[in-house]
Amino acid sequence: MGYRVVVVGATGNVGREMLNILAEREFPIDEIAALASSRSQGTEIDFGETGRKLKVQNVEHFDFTGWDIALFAAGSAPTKIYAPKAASQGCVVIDNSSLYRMDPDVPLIVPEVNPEAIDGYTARNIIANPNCSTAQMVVALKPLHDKAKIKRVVVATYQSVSGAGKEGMDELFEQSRAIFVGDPVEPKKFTKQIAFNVIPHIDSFLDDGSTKEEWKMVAETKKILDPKVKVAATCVRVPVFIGHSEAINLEFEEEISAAEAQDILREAPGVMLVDKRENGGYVTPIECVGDYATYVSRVREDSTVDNGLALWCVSDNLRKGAALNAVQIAELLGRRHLKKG
Ligand code: 11C
Repeated sequence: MGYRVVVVGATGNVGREMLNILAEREFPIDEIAALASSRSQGTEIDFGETGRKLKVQNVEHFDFTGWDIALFAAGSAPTKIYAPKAASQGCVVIDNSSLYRMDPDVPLIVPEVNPEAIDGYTARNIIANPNCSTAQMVVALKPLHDKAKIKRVVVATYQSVSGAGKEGMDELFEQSRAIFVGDPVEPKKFTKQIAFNVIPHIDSFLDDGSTKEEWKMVAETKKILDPKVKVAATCVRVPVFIGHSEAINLEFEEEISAAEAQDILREAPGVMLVDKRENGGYVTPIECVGDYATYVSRVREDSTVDNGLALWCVSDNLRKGAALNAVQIAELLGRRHLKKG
């Protein structure tokens, strides 16, 4: 016996990956519904590799009663309307938007890091999925934090355009094509040219000069990993289609060598250490596309602080950063709470 599962926002980058990952991981499903806005109603989308198609239904008219789990990848405005509706109709919501992440009654979960926090989901029947840059970072930090207690994190991100949705990917493609054929380049979704450039700005600006993406990395890391950890983030958009990268400097309370950190990371859940200290002995974003792992490379000591380490971390932002983490939450929910069969 399996679950009745809904994917809301099924036609977007993350929604499609949710369907792929549910199928790949053979999530026990009795019935599945793909929902989106009225614009996509009737569209057919793939589910799994058997050629099975799902007809997209209009979320506006959907009754969530009797459905077990709804994976939301719909953006904040529709989520604000339909997530509480689904939750009140008895369907547990796993939401990829930023809407509920900091709600004290909503667990914010990365299964490798804080699985036990999921038990609080009954307060609202909603579980939040973190921002993609946070998810991969905390997977890499958790085993090191357990060993030597992280005091401070300084991170610079190199975030792919798929984090900005299909429009972001189309813009990188269009601008690259325009540059090659000599057409004018017009920024639309991004504030400046993204092709052959980098932009130190993701999401809106806050009063202190930081951006909301940077704030999310700080606030979400504290909620998931440890409220005592200090985080300074600079988030940058780069001309990569899929895969977020992060250069991370860590300051620990206790001593930890690079060799010890490598040994710990080699065994850590969700982490794949690729750290050969030779040409090409590290992972780059194009190599992580379609994978589940958070790759860690370039682990070394940072002698500018006491007990310092530096490392490089790369992951598929649509997978561990979004869809995979959401499906892992659904699996965890099934194991701990919604047992079937
Ligand atoms: C980006 N990290 O790369 C963002 C996308 O809060 O879930 C995800 C935004 C979020 O643009």
